[in-house]
Amino acid sequence: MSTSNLYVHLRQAFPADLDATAVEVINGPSAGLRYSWRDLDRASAMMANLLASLELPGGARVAVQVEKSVESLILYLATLRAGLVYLPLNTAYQRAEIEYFIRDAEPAVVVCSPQNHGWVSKIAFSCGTRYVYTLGDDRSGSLLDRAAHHRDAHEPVVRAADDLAVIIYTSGTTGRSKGAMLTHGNMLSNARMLQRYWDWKPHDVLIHALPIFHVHGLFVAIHGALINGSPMLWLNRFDARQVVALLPRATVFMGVPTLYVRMLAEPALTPAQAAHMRLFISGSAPLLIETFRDWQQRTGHTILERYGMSETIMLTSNPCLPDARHGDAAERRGGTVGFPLPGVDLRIVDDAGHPVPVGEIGGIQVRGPNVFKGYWRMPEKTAEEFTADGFFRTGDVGRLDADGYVTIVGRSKDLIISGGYNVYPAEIEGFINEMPGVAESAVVGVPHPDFGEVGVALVIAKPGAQVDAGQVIAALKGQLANFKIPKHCRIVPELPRNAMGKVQKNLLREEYRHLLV
Ligand code: MLC
Ligand code: AMP
Repeated sequence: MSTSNLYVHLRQAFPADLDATAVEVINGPSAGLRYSWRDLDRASAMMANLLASLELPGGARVAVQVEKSVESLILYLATLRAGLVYLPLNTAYQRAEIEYFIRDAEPAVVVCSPQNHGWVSKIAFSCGTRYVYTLGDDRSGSLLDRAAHHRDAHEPVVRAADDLAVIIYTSGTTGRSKGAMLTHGNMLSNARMLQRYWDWKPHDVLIHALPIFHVHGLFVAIHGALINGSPMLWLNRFDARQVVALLPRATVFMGVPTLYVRMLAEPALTPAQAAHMRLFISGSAPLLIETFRDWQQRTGHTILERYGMSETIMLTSNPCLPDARHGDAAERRGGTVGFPLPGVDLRIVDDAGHPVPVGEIGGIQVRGPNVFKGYWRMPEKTAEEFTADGFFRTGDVGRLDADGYVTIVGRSKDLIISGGYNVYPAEIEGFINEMPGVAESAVVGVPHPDFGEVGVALVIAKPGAQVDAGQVIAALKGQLANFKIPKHCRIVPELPRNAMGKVQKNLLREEYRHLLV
């Protein structure tokens, strides 16, 4: 029977020699281990059989907060095979954040790291989760123990293109985080299209150094390699020196701009070291033109920048090969995110929703087979974000030039992108405003040499109250994921406001733009 189960399509691309290496682990407790294609297939079959034995209803969620390891990749593949819905969670999330996601998503299965089992299982069971397993990055934990009792063959469950495969939570500009629901069809269409657009070759080897709980590391990188039958050099944790050392063994690298900035600081990065590489891809955050140029100078390679988001996977890309749709242009232009990808309709609109002339700035709207199904249990929010003719409002602001290149110039959503992670000021301000003695706060993004942009908190104390900036930061730690913690806090007498009384964050961003650079 025909199926859109993504695993089936990835599996079909595995090379004929199933004993060849699919993943070689570079760092972490399993450094030196090699996993063959057969290992991936068998181990994911065992885990899928374990999940099947739980007899969960269709659409049941499997929430996963574990350190990166090949076993966690196998768990993702197993969840696809079993036809269940994978819900990855950033390992930096703290208790309150995890509690929100579990309460909202009501997963049937939760997999956490062994050291978090105590508090995670308490939250999970109180939210109705039936099964909690553990998985360590050193191949420890109850998930593997249980899976070991199951058969290493498994027939993937038949899924339609429109069936849910993954929920990725994205923070909200106001209030609650939203779970973006992605289908097997969304992911398969995007993966196949990128395989062609980025001209994946039979002998490509990918350096995988990104976390695997977000779109970039999980979908763009892993799907990219697997759907091409390409092996991965696998780093549990990004290490600039190790990546530079691996370049002669690889052909493709994907990173957020911070990874490129850190690699540029490595003296070993030279044209000779990078000579074997075919493609360097950057995304998730704006790549500074200086980084783009420095990279060209240091390696002889032109970084290919692309743009996407959790709700849509990949949307635009600079060309890898000449692109016939744009007069065969093959130039990768720094400062732009390239052309709308084949199959993606992209338009730039004014506040009234009318397309703007070429070269003018407006909101970016998109439509295509890659665009998600909606926000989990938020039909009104979903309806708000789509236009009547089916375009999704990205919240990004940009322009399209006469040659067809898209440039992102800002965001209509109040969002900071720090080292490739999204930080929503409203969430941080909510925590700060609850602190004793605090009247009000504003968190804004300022340029940072390593993370590109980081949050700075401006806090007003209540009349007569003493608030200590260091204590504000200290109090946030432990409550929020570490990448969300502002890197600097200042107590200020007032905040600039417009006639409506709204804090003018643009003025604050201007005032503090040189604070950390
Ligand atoms: C870590 N810290 C960060 C941070 N990462 N602070 C701000 N922003 C970040 N991204 C904190 C640490 O907790 C620590 O705080 C201090 O900063 C220094 O940490 P570090 O050791 O230097 O960080 P490191 O562990 O090396 O992590 C940096 C990183 C990581 C760049 C490797 O952030 C990373 O992997 N980023 C990639 C994110 C990603 O994959 N995004 C894709 C989203 S998908 P303290 O207080 O403990 O000292 C998407 C769609 C698309 O956006 O288009 O792709
Ligand atoms: P996320 O919600 O984590 O998937 O983040 C998606 C957001 O990251 C987009 O809406 C953009 O604002 C931003 N983004 C992704 N790629 C780029 C890029 N190449 N340049 C600028 N911003 C980007």
